[in-house]
Amino acid sequence: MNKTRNIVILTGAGISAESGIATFRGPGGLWEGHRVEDVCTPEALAADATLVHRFYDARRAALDDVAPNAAHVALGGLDAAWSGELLIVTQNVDDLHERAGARRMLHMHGELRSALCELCGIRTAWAGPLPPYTPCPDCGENALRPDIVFFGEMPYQMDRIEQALGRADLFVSIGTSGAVYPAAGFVQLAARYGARTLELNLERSAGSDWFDETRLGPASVLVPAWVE
Ligand code: BV8
Repeated sequence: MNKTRNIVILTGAGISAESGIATFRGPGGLWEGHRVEDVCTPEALAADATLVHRFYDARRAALDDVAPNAAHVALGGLDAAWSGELLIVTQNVDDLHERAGARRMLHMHGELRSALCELCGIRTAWAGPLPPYTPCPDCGENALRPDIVFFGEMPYQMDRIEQALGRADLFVSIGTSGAVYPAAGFVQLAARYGARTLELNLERSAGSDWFDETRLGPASVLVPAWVE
């Protein structure tokens, strides 16, 4: 990474797979027979709030049983050591990047350990179950929902992401299938701004053709090797 100064790293479910968190589109990517696309929508929440809240309660509870793997730890170390600009943009809603020491990061699709008030928009740190119609600690309305960006909803901090991509001279994508936009389009944006693009993934993704280089293998092996 000799001339590299500014790095943007996009991570997806594949970086957490070796920590024991199921990916979406791999084997076991279902939850109680539901595809994420079916429970991760405003319509699903309106139709069956109990199902959707239960889906996220189960995934929030599972965080207590998993730990960051070598890939998360390597990125946490890079964040601490890198003197240039660095932004880790994760599509994941788990807290494994934080627990591995990452600081310069954001969750573009929300976080399990957070609740969102549908009415006042306040985001509140949340542990434990979140039943439907829980009162918002700020406005008092019974309108708390999982703080998750559903399909059809605008991801968080898109301006900050686009500015970082505009300044990046290296874009690295780790453990994502390139199935979901706008995240899947970041490689093209980065390339258009002149960044070099690198993909670290278990298998070729929908976006592999857009990368200057694709390395195939498990994140716990590829990421530490790349960071060194
Ligand atoms: C938006 C929530 C616009 C959290 C997620 C029609 C109607 C409405 C919208 C659309 C539409 N058509 C297209 C769209 C856009 C839509 C979209 O892209 N749909 C897809 C299905 C076609 N996108 C949206 O709706 C987004 N919003 O467009 O808003 C807008 C504009 C203005 C105003 C308002 C709105 C919002 C998308 C966010 C949805 N929320 N998650 C949660 O429940 O977790 S998406 C969900 O899937 C994840 O968050 C993640 O982002 C996404 C992709 O999953 P991956 O992370 O890539 O995981 P996956 O299992 O797919 O792949 C894992 C990869 O890892 C594989 O490649 C595998 O090989 C690899 N791997 C496995 N093991 C390892 C490994 N790699 C390394 N090591 C290993 N060990």
